[in-house]
Amino acid sequence: MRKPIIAGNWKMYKTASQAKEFVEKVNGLVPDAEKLDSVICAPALYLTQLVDAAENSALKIGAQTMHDKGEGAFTGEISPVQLADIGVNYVIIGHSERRQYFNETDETVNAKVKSAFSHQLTPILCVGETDEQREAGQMESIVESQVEKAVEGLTDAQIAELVIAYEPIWAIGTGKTATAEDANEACGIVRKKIASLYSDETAEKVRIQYGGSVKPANIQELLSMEHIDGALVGGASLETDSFVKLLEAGS
Ligand code: G2H
Repeated sequence: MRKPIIAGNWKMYKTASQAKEFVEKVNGLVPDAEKLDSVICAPALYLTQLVDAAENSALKIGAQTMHDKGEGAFTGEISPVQLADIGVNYVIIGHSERRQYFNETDETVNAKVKSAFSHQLTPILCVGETDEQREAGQMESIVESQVEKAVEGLTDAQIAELVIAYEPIWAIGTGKTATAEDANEACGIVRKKIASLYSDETAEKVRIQYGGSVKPANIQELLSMEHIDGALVGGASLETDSFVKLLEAGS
């Protein structure tokens, strides 16, 4: 049985006081960590403060990106060593907004995923197709290719720890959600690809989230699907009430 994982992705929202207030409010409402992994991926600026605020809670804190190198002359970047040092547990890698606006490629995504594991951070690897690619019947080949390139060089043990988020780009922040069947089909394609690259046993362990306009009204149906083990949630993770409802649905 795979343990579900619900992760909020705050993107570039909230002030420091709003972020702290949010975590203090949800701390006591987070389900038992044996039932569900609950994560907030916050702006880097607030990570130290939020790790401290969530210290006695089951809530884990994640970053939204990182550099692949441990240190160096990379102005403005944040390293995996720095994230691990302050107690961050997760890091989103290759979100479509990073690929689209910050030139992240399958190669940089692969370097970052490997680096995250080397520094005891759990990567949440994002993959997903555009509207045009889906219309052109390329969803399967695009998703398979992104997965294959991103996991190159990972061990079976690392794959078993990996979290993959399937986020169709056309469903991100648009209010359009893939149907639960479409989302499950794509997550199944991800699992099959992992099975072909590793083994059925390893593929059964990897946790696959769906992301793209997930909200309290649609999460139950998504989570009831065979290959969907959780959700990566943007907009609906910004309010405490809706985030707590999402966690309740996952536990
Ligand atoms: C997709 C998702 C979070 P939203 O980017 O990663 O955002 O739930 O707002 O579509």
